[in-house]
Amino acid sequence: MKISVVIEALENGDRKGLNLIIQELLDNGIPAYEIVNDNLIAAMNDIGKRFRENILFVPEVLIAARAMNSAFEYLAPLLGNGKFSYKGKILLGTVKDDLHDIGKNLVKLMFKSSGFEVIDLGIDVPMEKFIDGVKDHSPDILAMSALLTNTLPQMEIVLEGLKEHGLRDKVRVMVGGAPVSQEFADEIGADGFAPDAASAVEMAKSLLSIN
Ligand code: B1M
Repeated sequence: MKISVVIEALENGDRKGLNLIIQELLDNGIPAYEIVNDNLIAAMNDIGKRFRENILFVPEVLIAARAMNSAFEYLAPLLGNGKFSYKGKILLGTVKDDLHDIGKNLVKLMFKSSGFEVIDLGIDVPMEKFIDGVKDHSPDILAMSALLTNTLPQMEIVLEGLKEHGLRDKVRVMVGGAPVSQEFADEIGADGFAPDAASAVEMAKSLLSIN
């Protein structure tokens, strides 16, 4: 399968076409997570490159983003092992001023299909909403996603907020998203960092000392 075919379907927001492509790859024995990484994310990276170069603009990227989320839904039953005895509860959201949710949604799918209960606060989540979420749901893990360099400081603001509300020792905090690094996670005092959705699951398990 040529990546250009996937890029074209994504760029045109052709959900049906994308599902057919995915089905063909599945029929050829390609595992779901490999389809996500080698086809969908690779295609989105190409779109991202042209977005950066001002060849594509926000409306076009939004069309692609919606098609990407729908492709994830199509693959959802096949990602992970689909166990339903909850391994732990995760409160998840994209930080304040940040509207990117494709990566967060993929991380959510992987968490869910690996047996975690996930409470998704959505995008543009301010510190107060994360704090209320921790109070209301008592999650084992608070997981934050950020895609913009200028929204990264929000993660530290949430960690400070947890301290101020006496909640820091009640919840493990993990962070991720393209501009986030292990170094940054250490710097702000997060408990864990994961570079992608599969390692996010491994990190969550390791934070809770489970298999
Ligand atoms: Co935006 N955008 N965007 N964008 N966008 C980026 C991020 C950018 C790198 C593009 C570029 O310039 N090359 C750039 C950020 C530069 C920077 O700050 N470093 C950028 C910009 C500048 C902007 C705007 C400011 C553009 C503008 O308006 N002028 C604007 C900001 C809006 C806002 O948030 N306030 C904007 C808007 C948008 C759209 C709305 C059009 C759309 C988002 C739609 C949506 O999400 N529903 C969009 C998109 C789609 C992108 C790109 C093209 C794709 C991002 C994506 O979804 N990747 C992106 C360029 C790129 O990355 N190539 C870009 C696929 C996704 C699966 O990967 O999100 O990295 P990712 O998630 C990965 C890992 O990061 C990790 O796992 C995921 C799966 O492996 N991960 C975690 C993510 N969260 C995690 C949490 C974890 C663990 C791992 O634990 C908790």
